[in-house]
Amino acid sequence: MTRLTHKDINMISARLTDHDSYLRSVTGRSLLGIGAVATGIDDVVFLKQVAPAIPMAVVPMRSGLGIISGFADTVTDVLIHLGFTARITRHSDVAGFVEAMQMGARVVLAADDDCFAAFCYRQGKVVDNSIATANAFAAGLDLMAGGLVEKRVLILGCGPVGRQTVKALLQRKARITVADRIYEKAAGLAEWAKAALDGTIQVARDIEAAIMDHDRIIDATNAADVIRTHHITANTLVSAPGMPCGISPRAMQKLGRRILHDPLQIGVAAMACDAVRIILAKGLPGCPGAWT
Ligand code: PYL
Repeated sequence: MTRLTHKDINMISARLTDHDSYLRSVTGRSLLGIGAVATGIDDVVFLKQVAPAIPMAVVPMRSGLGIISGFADTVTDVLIHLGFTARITRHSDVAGFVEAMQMGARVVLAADDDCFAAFCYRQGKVVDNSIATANAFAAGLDLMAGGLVEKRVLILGCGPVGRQTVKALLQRKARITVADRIYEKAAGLAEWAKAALDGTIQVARDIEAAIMDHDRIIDATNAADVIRTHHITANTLVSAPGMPCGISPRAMQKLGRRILHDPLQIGVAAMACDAVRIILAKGLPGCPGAWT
């Protein structure tokens, strides 16, 4: 997991409305809409109605490399933008968790250098940012492509996000090829997909040839300039959860509205929607338990 910097996130809060317009132009959905699709919630109107009744708290964490200036505030702003009642705790760390529970938060979000999680503690469930992010960017590519059934998709990067992307794309019945700078990681992922998911996926040895050969790409690497202008045709669609973004600035320009990327917002939206799914599976007072 790449550690974000203040520079990566400092404009996010001020640009959430613009970001919604960008996401709509790329996928046809807002930030909340992408989170909903990623989680399998199809009733966004209902989601908007219940969101204010699900209080969330964000706890700053000082462990490891410490607080990223603006991180917890930005996550809180994204949640509020989505329609949740959200607050950042005054205290950090364990005291912050105590404060969150005392204030009646149903979901508590916190990140250290290795893990960003949303705790639905009453349900005993945790939503992991890497998993939610992978699901959301797979859902995003699905929306961009108008469906992925039987379509060929290349996944670049075989870390935790790449692995979950394989799972999400197998559920969408896509034909998957995986590639990684370390070939053994890609081969290991294919073996895991066979053993754990009964899914058959291809492994590319030549990454350059694989990129040239695919129109639909999920870039789950954490490396810059993996996809460059000569890789882009008029049909190329790219969904890019990785940070830093693996698309070169000129390739980004050439893709125009055919690139889905942001550093934090889509992952947070998918986490929040998944938390709603978990909470509503048990039923929220005053709301029907609509999803299981
Ligand atoms: C959660 C993000 C998604 C991408 N990279 C991940 C990252 O930056 N992780 C580190 C987060 C540390 C937050 C810090 C704070 O301010 O509470 N402990």
